[in-house]
Amino acid sequence: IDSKRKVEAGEVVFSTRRKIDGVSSRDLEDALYAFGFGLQCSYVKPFGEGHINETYAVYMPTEDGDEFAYILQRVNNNVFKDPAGVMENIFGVTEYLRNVIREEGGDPDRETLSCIKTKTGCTYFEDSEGQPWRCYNYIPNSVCYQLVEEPEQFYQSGNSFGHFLKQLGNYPASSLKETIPDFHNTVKRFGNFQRALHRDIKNRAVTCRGEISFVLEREQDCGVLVQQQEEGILPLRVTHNDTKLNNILFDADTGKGLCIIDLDTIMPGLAANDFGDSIRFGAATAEEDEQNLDLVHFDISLYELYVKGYLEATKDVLTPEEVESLPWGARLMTLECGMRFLTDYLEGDTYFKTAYPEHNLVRARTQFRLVDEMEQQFDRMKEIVKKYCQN
Ligand code: ADP
Ligand code: GN1
Ligand code: MG
Repeated sequence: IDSKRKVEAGEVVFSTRRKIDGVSSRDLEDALYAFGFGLQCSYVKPFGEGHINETYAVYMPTEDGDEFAYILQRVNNNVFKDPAGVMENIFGVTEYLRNVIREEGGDPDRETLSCIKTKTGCTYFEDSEGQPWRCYNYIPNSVCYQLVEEPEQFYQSGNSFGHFLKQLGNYPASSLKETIPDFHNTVKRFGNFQRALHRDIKNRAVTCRGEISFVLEREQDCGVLVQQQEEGILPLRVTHNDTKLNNILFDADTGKGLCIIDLDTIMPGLAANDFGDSIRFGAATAEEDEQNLDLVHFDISLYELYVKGYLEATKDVLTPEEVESLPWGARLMTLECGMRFLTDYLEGDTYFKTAYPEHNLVRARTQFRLVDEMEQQFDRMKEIVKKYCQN
C-alpha cells in the first residue's frame, strides 16, 4: 500500500492479499463510501495486531496535515456468525457506558468507543461478498501496547479492566447476544481439541506429541471453573472475554488506562476469565509467538501489579468465591488459549491468522510454558490475591 497517496473517487485504495479471505480493495473502498468518507479521506492503511478481524486506520485531511481519524474494521464472519448481534451488543454496551462515564464525571468520547453508523443508518456495512464492516472514531492521544513496557502500565490495565467490570455491573446481561457460544467453556474447548486430534486432518499430530500430552494431562483442570459456574458458586457477569493488553488504550499524557476496546466478545462470563486472560498475555515476558522459549516466562511481579489494580477496583463487588477463583482463571485461560492454538494447528490454521505454517504451534508452546510456570507458583499466586483483598 502506498500510504501517502490521496484517494480519488473510484480509485483502488490498495491491493494486498491477506491470509483470511484477502480483503479486496474494491470492498474496502465501498466500505469507505458506505461510512461517508469516500471522497474526503486522505489515505488508509492496515493497522493493529489482531488475530481475527482486519483493522484499518483512516486518515482525513486537516489544516495541519493528515490526521488518523477513524478505525475501520472488517469483521471476520467466519468467527462472528451474527455480525448484527455483535454490533447490537457493542452499541448497547457503549451507549450504556457513556451514561455511566458521564455520571462519573468522565469524558465519554475518550473513555469508551464511539461507533459510527453508515450513511443509511445501519450499524455495519455489508460488502459485495457479504462481509461486515464497522467504524469507530479514533481516540486521539492514546497509546496501545503489545507488551508491558513499564510495570505501572500493567497496574493500570488491571485497574481499568476491574473498573470496566464494575461499570457494567448493572447492565442487563440477558439482553446480550452470545456472539460466540461457549467461548470460554474450557471443557468444550478440550472436546474440540480431542476431536481435532482424532481427525488429525493435516497429519500434524506427529510434530507436536509433547504439546498434545501437555493438554491431555490437564483434562481435569479444564472443568474447575466451568463446574463452579454450573453449580452456581460463581456468578455470570457481563465480561469482555478478550482482555489482552492491546485491547486497552492508555492516555498518552497521563499514562493512565483510558478506554477498553475490542468489544466483539462482550457476553455473560466469569470474572476469573477476564482476569486470567489479561494475566496470560500481559504477565508474560515475551510476545505470544516468541519462538525462543528461553525468553518466555510468567512474571509474578507483573501478576502482583495486575492483582493490585484489579482488586482495588473490584474487591467491593466480587464475591469471596470469585476472588478465590482468580488464580485459576489465569491458569485456565492460558491453558485454554494454548489448547485453541494447538487445535487450530491440528486443523490446518483455519481460525487464527498465521504468518507461517508452525505459527499456531509456536503460540501454543509459549502458552504451555506459562501454564507450567503458573502451576509451579500457584500457592504464591493465591497468597498475592489474598494479600490485596485484605488491604
Ligand atoms: P482486533 O479485533 O483485530 O484485535 P481491535 O478492535 O483490538 O481489533 O483493534 C486493533 C488495534 O487498533 C487496537 O489494538 C488499537 O491499537 C487500535 N484501535 C482500535 N480501536 C481504536 C480506537 N477507537 N481508537 C484508537 N485506537 C484503536
Ligand atoms: C483473538 O482478535 P484478537 O487478536 O483480539 C481471540 C482471543 C484470543 C486471542 C489470542 C474472537 O483475539 O480469544 O485469546 O486472539 N479472539 C477471538 O491472542 O477468538
Ligand atoms: Mg484487539
